[in-house]
Amino acid sequence: MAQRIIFHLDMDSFFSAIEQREEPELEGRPVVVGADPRGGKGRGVVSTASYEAREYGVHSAQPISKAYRLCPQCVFLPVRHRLYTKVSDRIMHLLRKHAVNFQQVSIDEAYIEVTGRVESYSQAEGLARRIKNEIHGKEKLTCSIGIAPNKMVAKIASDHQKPDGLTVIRPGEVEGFLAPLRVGKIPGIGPKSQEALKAMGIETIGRLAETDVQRLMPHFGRESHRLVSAARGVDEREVGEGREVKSVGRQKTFQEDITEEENLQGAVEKVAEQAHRDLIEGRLLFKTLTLIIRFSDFETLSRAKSLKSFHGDLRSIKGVARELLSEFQVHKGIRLLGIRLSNLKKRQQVTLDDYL
Ligand code: TTP
Ligand code: MG
Repeated sequence: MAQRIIFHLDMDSFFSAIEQREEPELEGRPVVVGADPRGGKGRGVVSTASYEAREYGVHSAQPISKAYRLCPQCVFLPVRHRLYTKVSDRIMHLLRKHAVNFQQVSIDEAYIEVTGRVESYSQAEGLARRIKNEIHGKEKLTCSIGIAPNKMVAKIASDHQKPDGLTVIRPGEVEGFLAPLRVGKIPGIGPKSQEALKAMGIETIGRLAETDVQRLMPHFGRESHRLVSAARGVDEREVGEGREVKSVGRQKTFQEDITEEENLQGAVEKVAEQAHRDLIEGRLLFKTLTLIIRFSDFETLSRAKSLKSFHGDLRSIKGVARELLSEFQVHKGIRLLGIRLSNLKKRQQVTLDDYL
């Protein structure tokens, strides 16, 4: 079989880069997009930080109060989801034109397969440069692209020289590229798996590649085969839109813990409305709803329910969320409430009904 040529493209500090572009005064300054820091008392999290802000140790998912402590002189901005979705839609539209197969993975990330469209990795590199220029010309934003014979290596490569990177890994270079990298670079190997592998003396992908699958079995079970073949640079997954659109949804950290039942109901309604907006903007339908609750002592619980068919209307989201909420024993203050919609499917058309 002919070698595939796959791009993974990921926009650089996407939300904050858009904010910097919209307000040229912010260019070159440390920008944090996320919850209101409230002079260090804010309780939400950082969505993303510009590379200038990252120098201070600020990063995605960090408590906004910590970000404020690390960098009080940063410019803190609220999340403007609608704006970012519009920009994302335009970029995805532009990428699609170059693809034989295309797969959007998140708001700022996509796989573009160009096998057959270009004849060599050198030509692919030229195409990637043109795509970068086109995005920069039209949107004044930079991205990083990885080119490789499969999705996993392309994704690791796009992250390799961020921001504004272009990393080309030809078929013969895959194992050499991966070998010195930490095992955590393989998607799916999180902190716990890294610890377990470290205990076996395996810290690099190269070591994992030469490990006997049987040695991993006691800890990783059937996953062991996938781990070793991933480390050897094997990934047969196709590029295509299908089940990989993961989930949408929102969570809200409250300024003060919620203790009253009435306020809790109100909060569920609000978060449901935001999650619904994400669904509409992504032109999606959902089957599974997960309700997440974090108590004042950070104990976090979640409950999920799957519907028999796909839904896209606000009424269903609110109904399922209320039903799941009633299953929780609420005996202490609530700090955070989240709704995730998963098991998604693209919808053909948004009807008036969906807005209700
Ligand atoms: P990422 O691509 O993970 O991050 P990024 O584009 O900000 O930075 P990088 O240059 O490292 O790619 O995520 C894309 C956007 O998704 C990001 O701009 C904001 C949003 N996001 C969150 O809201 N919360 C999160 O925890 C993460 C990781 C991302
Ligand atoms: Mg990104």
